[in-house]
Amino acid sequence: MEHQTIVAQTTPVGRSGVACIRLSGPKAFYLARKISDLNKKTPHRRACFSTIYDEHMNKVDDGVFVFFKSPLSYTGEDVVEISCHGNPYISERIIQATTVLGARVAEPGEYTKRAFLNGKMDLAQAESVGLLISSRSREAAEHQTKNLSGAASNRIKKMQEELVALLSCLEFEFDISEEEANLSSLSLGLLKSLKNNCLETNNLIDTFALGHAYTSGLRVVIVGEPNVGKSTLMNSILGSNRSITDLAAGTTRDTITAEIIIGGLPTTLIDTAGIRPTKDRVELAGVDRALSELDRSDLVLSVFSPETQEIENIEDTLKISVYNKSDIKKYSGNKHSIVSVSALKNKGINSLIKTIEKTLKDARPYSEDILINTERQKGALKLCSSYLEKAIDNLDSTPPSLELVAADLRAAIDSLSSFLGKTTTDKILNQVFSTFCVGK
Ligand SMILES: Nc1nc2c(ncn2[C@@H]2O[C@H](COP(=O)(O)OP(=O)(O)OP(=O)(O)O)[C@@H](O)[C@H]2O)c(=O)[nH]1
Ligand SMILES: [Mg+2]
Repeated sequence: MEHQTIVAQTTPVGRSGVACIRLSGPKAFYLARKISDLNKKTPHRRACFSTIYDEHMNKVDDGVFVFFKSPLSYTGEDVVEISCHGNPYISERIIQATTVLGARVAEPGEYTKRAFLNGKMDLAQAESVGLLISSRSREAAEHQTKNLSGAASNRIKKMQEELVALLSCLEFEFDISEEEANLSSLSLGLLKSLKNNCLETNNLIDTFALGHAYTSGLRVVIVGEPNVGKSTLMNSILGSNRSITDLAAGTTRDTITAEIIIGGLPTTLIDTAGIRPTKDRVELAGVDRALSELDRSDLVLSVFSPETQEIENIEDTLKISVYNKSDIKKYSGNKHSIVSVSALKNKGINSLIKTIEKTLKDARPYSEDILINTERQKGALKLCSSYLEKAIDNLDSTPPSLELVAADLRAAIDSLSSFLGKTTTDKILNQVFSTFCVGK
């Protein structure tokens, strides 16, 4: 339990109708009373209007105070939330008054870290708080809300309960049963359950690819020879005039990026310089940038037009071949998987967007109703899966080494505990919460 009282603005810093400042810790009520007209009779969990003062009792603003008595608060500690007018000078004066009187400014993610340490949420839920706040699409936010309410954690807890039940059954049997018949029927049942749990763990690991795409976004890069209509295509997909287009080849030099949501996936669309051999230094730098974008992209739109070919050597990357300028001449080649568009006339663009969505999602298949979304969660599940595989091998050997199976099961259970943050080191905790911003 932390003994220091912390303070920070929980709403974005800037100008707004209302800003919220949160105090959390043993002195929260005392400090709130010191800078207001409120006294010990102030009811909890009710909005109370008061003048707000600085440390010298000069009026700063009028606002609303809500007192939350421990443990019924976000952090599990005594908390006061103060809503004032959304002006940085007002917030700063309130924060300063409380720090002069004994609070300290909260570190990034400290409220959520305290909520975790006080058992208000597990580590996977705490991670979802940060990811929910930074969600860049409705679907991404919905998915985090689901995990914040415990969807992923509950699945993990259920799996853990099953493994604990298997372990106790195993330990009970080899304590009391000497009969081989009993052990072999036990082994069969155990093997089936272990295989089911292993499959479920691997299915959950597979959901990481899509979960991670929702949280981190994807990069779709448009490449091709000069003048094939890459910038026109970029503008047409965005529905806005983001990139300069011109009939002269070599118009785009630098990479141009734009944010777009495709099928709920936050996507960065990147227009690049036309790729061709050139002696022009600036153009060459543009071509280099285009090539390095290719390397770090999740999907390439490889554009060509009636008078050009697709550029070669796009390997190891997901690719959609886009034939542009179909208004001038229909595609007459023999490749099947070509998407034909006219960027200038906005023809075929919706179907291209659908193909992009399908290609991105097909590359991230999953068969679960929840998605995991941090490397830490994936790592814990991978460890669990590897111990379950070891347990299956040890059970399958003749004669089965039941002591080893039990040890593997214990390790698998422990890795699920670390998913939930029950056995997590300070270093990992600090890593998780350092990605948050102050006030969360
Ligand atoms: N007819 C027709 N013209 C197009 C189409 N798309 C682009 N263009 C024209 O082709 C020319 C080149 O278009 P851009 O979008 O600048 O081509 P780019 O590939 O970005 O060219 P660079 O930046 O030089 O590599 C412009 O004159 C566009 O108007 C299309 O679908 N049909
Ligand atoms: Mg261009």
